[in-house]
Formats: sequence, structure tokens, C-alpha cells
Amino acid sequence: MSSSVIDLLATEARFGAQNYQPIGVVLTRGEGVWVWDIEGNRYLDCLSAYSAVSQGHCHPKILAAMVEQAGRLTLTSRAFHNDQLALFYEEIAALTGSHKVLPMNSGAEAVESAIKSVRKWGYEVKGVADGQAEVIVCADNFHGRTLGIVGFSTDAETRGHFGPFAPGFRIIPFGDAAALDAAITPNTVAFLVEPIQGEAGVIIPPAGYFKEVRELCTANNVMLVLDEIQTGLGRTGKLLAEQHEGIEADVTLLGKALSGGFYPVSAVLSNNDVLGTLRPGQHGSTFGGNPLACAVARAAMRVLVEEGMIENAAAQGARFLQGLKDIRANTIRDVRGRGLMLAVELHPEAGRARRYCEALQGKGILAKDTHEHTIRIAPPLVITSDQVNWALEQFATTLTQDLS
Ligand code: IF1
Repeated sequence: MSSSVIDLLATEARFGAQNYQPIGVVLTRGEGVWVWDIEGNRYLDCLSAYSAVSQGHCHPKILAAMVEQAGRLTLTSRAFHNDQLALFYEEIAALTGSHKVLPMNSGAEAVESAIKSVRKWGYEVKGVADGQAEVIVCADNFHGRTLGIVGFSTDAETRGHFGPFAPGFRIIPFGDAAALDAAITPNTVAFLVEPIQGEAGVIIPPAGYFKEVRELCTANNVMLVLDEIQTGLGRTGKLLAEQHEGIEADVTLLGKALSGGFYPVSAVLSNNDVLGTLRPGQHGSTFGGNPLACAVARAAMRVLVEEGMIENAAAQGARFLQGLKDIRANTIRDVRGRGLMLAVELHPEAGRARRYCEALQGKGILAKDTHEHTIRIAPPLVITSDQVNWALEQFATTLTQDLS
């Protein structure tokens, strides 16, 4: 057994598929907003596993729920009922105001399940001719890594050499309601979109966009499917990002923080008859809706609300955003965000964002670059004022350096 950083990285490189290029830190422990590497260095986690660890690392109440359930019953398959599923349904429906719930595991599975469901709804309820259903998506989307999903990605890296891909998708620009209007046909069953584009670099659409989108979808009997896998469950300072827009989706996708990072748990939520079209044998998953997942998700949702994490995300997010905007540095081109979903876009001449993330690591902050010139910041929603202040000092000293 090897255990030094060098040995572990070499072993990973020898055996692992090289589909990631992580920052050179090997983490071994986490608690709240903090993580520790194997040499004992402590870091403020400003990624939260891409927003999955919103409740903070190893939240004691989620941990207790997981341990208790793991010792009792972990998996039954959906061939039998388990005593956690009904409670999970009840609690997620109460939290989100949804009528129907489909439990899955990864975010990509929730997206795939939603696409299957809206197509079926299109044929059986809307009356689209079989095989003709169209789903509209946005350029620069990120919805996951499955074949169905990468087939409608516009990112060369994400889709390159993975084809051939499934037909039935139309791509329009994000934030452009007129483009949606023009793209809708009688065969359009759904518009699938992120409320704020994450991977694209925390792109917030123009004010009023989603109101128009909602009206267009309603007028044309098109299901509005919001991928809230990253934006949902408090990340943007509200339970769902749609609440900032004053709209309601027909289908909402949740994942990531639905388990507080303990376990892959995702869900498709619908407030109409989309999920009602699925009959026995037509869709499923060995692990989806298992008792361990349900118990973990129930605790994850409970602490989010009981411990005021959503309100904290709004308050600390506003402070963090203002603090970043107050940093006077030639390297910064733009600062944007909502709640604790934040990004600093660097001037191209400032050098690659990855260099700044490596410099931040040296100051005790773990953040992640995206698209060469953007640093993404998404700490756990339990971050305190003092921790935000300390993080801002580290960002200020790092961003005023020239690392080009
Ligand atoms: C990776 C990004 C974040 C997502 C939205 C569905 C999924 C994701 C809006 C799929 C997943 C991840 C996956 C992760 C990188 C990451 C990411 F940079 F790519 F965009 F979070 F910002 N919808 N996002 O953001 O969920 O199947 O992974 O559970 O390494 O691919 P999943």
C-alpha cells in the first residue's frame, strides 16, 4: 500500500482512465466547509464537489441517518416496497410543491429519465406522431455525460468522437426567448434548460427571460424542464433557482445536494401528468429509490431547511459577490453569481484560471477553473461571515498577482 502524495498520484496515473486532470492535492478528511489533505493541510472547499456537498462535509445528521439505515436495510430493488420510499416522496413533494416524483441516482440519469418521460407525454398526451418528438436545448448546456446527453452538447471536448448520436434535439442560444419562439414546432415536446448555466461559467440569463420562456411553453403546450441539479436546493439563495424568476417549471431535475454528497441520489419532479405516462416495466433502476438513498436524502433535505442553509446562502452569497466585486485587480474581467454560485472571469492576458486555482491552493482555498479563464466558487452553504472574509482576503492577494 502506497500512501505518499507522489505514490498515490503515480498509482492513479498507472491504472486510471485519464479523463480528469485534478489539482495536485490528495484529500482524506472533511468537516463542514473544510477538507484536509494527507499531509494535514487544511483547505476551505470552494467547490463543494460541484455543489453536491452543499450541507457541508460529513454533516453529522446526514451521517447518522446513513449509518442507521445502512445497518438496517440498504437495497430491496423496486420489485418490493421499502419503508423509506413513501416518506422520501412525501417530504420531497412537500418541500418542492411537486405532485409526482421519480427517484434515480446520478444527475445524468435524471436528465435521461426526463427526456424519456416528456417524449412519452408528447406521443400519448400531446398527440405528436410516433418518432417525431423534438426537445429544444441550449448552446453551451451541461446536463451530464451519457450518450443521449452529450449528443446535444455544443462542446467539442464533451461530444467529440462519441457519436453517432440520437436525433430529436434542436439547439438554440441561451437567454434568447425569440430563438425559442422560432424553434418551437408542433412536434416540440419540451424545452430543457439550466436556470443558470454552470459549466458554461455561471451564466445568468437576462432579466425576464424565464418569464417569456414560461409563457411560450404554456402557449405552445411545451413542457418546461429545468435542470436544477446544480442550482437547486439552496445553492442560489432560494430553494429552487426558478423562484428568482417567479416561474414554475413543469418538470424539475434535482441531484447532487439531494444527498448532501453522501450518495448518488437524483430525482425527476413533475407537477403535471408527464411522469404519469410511465407504466410498470417502462422505466427503472436497480438502485433508484433504495432505502439507503431515501434515508440519506430525507436527512439532507431536513438539515438544509432546519439549519437555515438556504437563507445563509443568500446572505453569504451577497457578501461574497460584493467582496469579489470590491477587489481591484487588473486580472479580473467580470465577477458574477447568485447566492453561493459564483464566478470570477479573468482577462485572457492574465493567464489561465488553473494557475490561479493552484495559487489559491497554496493559500488554503480549493476552487476550480472552467473554460480556461473562469474560476468557479461554490462553497458549502454553511459558510460563515468570518470564513467568507478570510476567503476574500485570499482571493484578493491571489488575483492581484500576475500569473500569466
Ligand atoms: C463532471 C460541470 C458542474 C450538472 C447539471 C446535470 C449534471 C451536472 C446542471 C450531471 C453535472 C458536473 C459533473 C462533473 C462536472 C460538473 C459540473 F463543470 F461540468 F458543469 F457541476 F459545474 N446537470 N455537473 O451540472 O450530473 O450525472 O454528474 O450526477 O466531472 O462531469 P451527474
